[in-house]
Amino acid sequence: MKHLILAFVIFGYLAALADSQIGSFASNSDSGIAATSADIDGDGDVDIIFATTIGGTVSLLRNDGQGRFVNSKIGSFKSWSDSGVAIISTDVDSDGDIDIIFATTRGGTVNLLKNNGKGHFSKSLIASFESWSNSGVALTSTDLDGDGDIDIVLATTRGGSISVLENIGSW
Ligand SMILES: [Ca+2]
Ligand SMILES: [Ca+2]
Ligand SMILES: [Ca+2]
Repeated sequence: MKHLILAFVIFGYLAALADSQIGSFASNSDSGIAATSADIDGDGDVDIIFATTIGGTVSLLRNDGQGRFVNSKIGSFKSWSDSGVAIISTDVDSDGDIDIIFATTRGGTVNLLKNNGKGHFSKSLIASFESWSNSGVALTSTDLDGDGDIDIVLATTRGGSISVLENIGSW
């Protein structure tokens, strides 16, 4: 009986979690999506950032501190179906706030959304690669060369390449 009660409690908890929708976007097949989380506006709570290739938007779900989220568009790129997208959040310019980097396979670009410290962003192109549709892309970041700044690693499925974008302080 105890196990049955425990099973009901866990099921109820999971059902409550499943009901906690915090954002929405246009539903599309053949579209890429990526998400990351970080304290984008520096107010001590964790916000969520996501990108979708159909519509070509980067959106911020800003946490109000109570677990409620306000959706705002913070970046855009050419809208593509059949394209991969990747997104990461890291302090790429070492100024103490979290910036956003995203890449799309069609168009073949890696872009920086630089944070002004208050959750407002300016966009710049930081690298380009061979443009692929129907391909996956992944990003990660770490200080690969040990010089104190964050470097970026880019991988794409078509072409099968992994590239390092070394931070030379120009981002
Ligand atoms: Ca926050
Ligand atoms: Ca920064
Ligand atoms: Ca480095």
